[in-house]
Amino acid sequence: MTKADIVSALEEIAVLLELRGENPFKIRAYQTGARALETMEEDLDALLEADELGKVPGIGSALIEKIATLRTGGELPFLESLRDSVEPGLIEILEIPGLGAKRVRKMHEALGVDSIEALQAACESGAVAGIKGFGAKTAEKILSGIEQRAAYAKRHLWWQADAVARPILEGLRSLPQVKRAEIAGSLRRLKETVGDLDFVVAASEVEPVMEWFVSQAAVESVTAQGVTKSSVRFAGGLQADLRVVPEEQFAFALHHFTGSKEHNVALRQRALARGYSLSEWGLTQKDDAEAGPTGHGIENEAGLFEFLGLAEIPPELREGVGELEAAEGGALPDLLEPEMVKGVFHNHTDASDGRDTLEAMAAAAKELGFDYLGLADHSKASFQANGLDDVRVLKQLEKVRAYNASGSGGAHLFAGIECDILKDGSLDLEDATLAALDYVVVSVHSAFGIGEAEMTARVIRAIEHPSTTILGHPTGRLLLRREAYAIDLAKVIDAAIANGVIIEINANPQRLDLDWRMWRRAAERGLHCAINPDAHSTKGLEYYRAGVNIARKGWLPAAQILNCRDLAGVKRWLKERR
Ligand code: DGT
Ligand code: CA
Ligand code: CA
Ligand code: ZN
Repeated sequence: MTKADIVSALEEIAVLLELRGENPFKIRAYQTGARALETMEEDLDALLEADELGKVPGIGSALIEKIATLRTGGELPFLESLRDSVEPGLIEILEIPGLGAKRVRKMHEALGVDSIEALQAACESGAVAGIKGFGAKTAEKILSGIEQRAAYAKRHLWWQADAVARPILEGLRSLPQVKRAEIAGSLRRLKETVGDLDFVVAASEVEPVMEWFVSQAAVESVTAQGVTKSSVRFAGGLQADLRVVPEEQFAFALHHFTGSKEHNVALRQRALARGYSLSEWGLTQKDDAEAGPTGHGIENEAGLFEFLGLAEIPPELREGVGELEAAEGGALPDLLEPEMVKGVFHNHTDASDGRDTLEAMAAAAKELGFDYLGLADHSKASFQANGLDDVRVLKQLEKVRAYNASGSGGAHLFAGIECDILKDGSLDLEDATLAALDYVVVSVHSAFGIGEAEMTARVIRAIEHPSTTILGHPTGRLLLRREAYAIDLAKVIDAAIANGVIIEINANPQRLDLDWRMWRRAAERGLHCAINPDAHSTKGLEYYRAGVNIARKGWLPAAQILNCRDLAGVKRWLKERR
């Protein structure tokens, strides 16, 4: 087992113990142990070998033997019997957003609730509201959580889906029968979430390709296996479609299955107006329907667009939002490339809730090819994230200055803060502290439910603070988990433009906020953007690529993206803002 697997096993034990209502100290021991193991820097095997794992703070004596057993791949009878002792329905109930093990157990004890269906019925009948300490509001919250889960269960984060899809694409391309293979569908269009994976392949022989696809190790079940299409489901619920076509149809099939439907409809209309019907198989001349669809010598998508009098439209712009008009008029945007990103902002260190040190983050940024890195740890109101008070902020500022002067070889650091926007729109730190920093990200982390008018006024007040540089994750949404809070984004964007404040694309794959749908118009109106990975570890810096995706999908011109400026350019921009 890897360290991450062991961490999951310990977490699972804690959850199971909690569902059984066992001793809180025992539960805490596993939770603490999981965290300690996760964040420990020493080599696990070395510590086990030297019998020194117990010296790591947080790892109690009861855990050492279990960790050792799991590490060597052994079975843990303790965990097995725990699993057997808890109804599987309870674990499923735990997947409902906002429900913890304690409440799940209480409802099980009081009402015998052991499935999501039973829970829904118990909420609707008022039985849940009747449990001591629950009430009508809690029951309502649970019901909306159940709804959310049903709506979200079918989709997956782009980042995770892409990680599954890449090796499959490589595998397909390495088959001798495969001539061309591409990812299609929403994954290719860089949508923030995807329903399923779509692959399009041109091959000399269909059967061996289908056979390879359905017998991949990760496949849990085969939902279809045919001569043109196969579908499979992986563990975790992600599904994938594979279409195999003759080579002369490849460009048409790839375009068709890339979508979106809206884009396809618009392109088909354009073809019709020019005397052709366009399909996944090719182009059919209208007055010669008997001839059937042919490829007209078109080998790739660029050829198809050209045939229809258009510049090639990149997949991520194919959402039926006027991309054909732009492609006809030479008005498609020059899209951001990952190499154009010279650095990123809004990242956390171990001073607040990040995992890695300032030095490690700077070195990792350099490693990724960045010239600079903006640090923005949490402020004190985010106490659960160990947010910094004024004294600690100023200490970190000194540390940043010293680091930049030390010639250590890492990326240049900008000293920032992710300052909480308090409920009334004031900021969480002293004005003098904020003014001393290179830049200030302001974000909402609390009181999400105050209503649209109040939230809008609150955020605008923060935008109007003279030290504010960037508005962080402006809607607070967590994809597939938590809806955006109510806020009037049009007004917020107006205020940001009027005050010269940047809005971020939070590049955490779970946020991708401000949404790509908002950017094209906002950028036309003058809004500037910063791509912010919101990294909580060196690894998290890599999320900037998800932000690049969203910038592309939002038609954002490089001139309005802070990260495209070189070090001197960013320094100048920030200085002008001060
Ligand atoms: P997803 O999977 O929900 O994230 O979104 P897509 O866009 O990947 O949709 P999917 O997988 O159902 O189909 C892939 C593409 O096939 C879609 O973008 C457009 C194309 N397509 C064209 N006509 C149809 C149709 O009648 N039904 C479906 N499902 N897809 C169609
Ligand atoms: Ca799809
Ligand atoms: Ca599909
Ligand atoms: Zn934040």
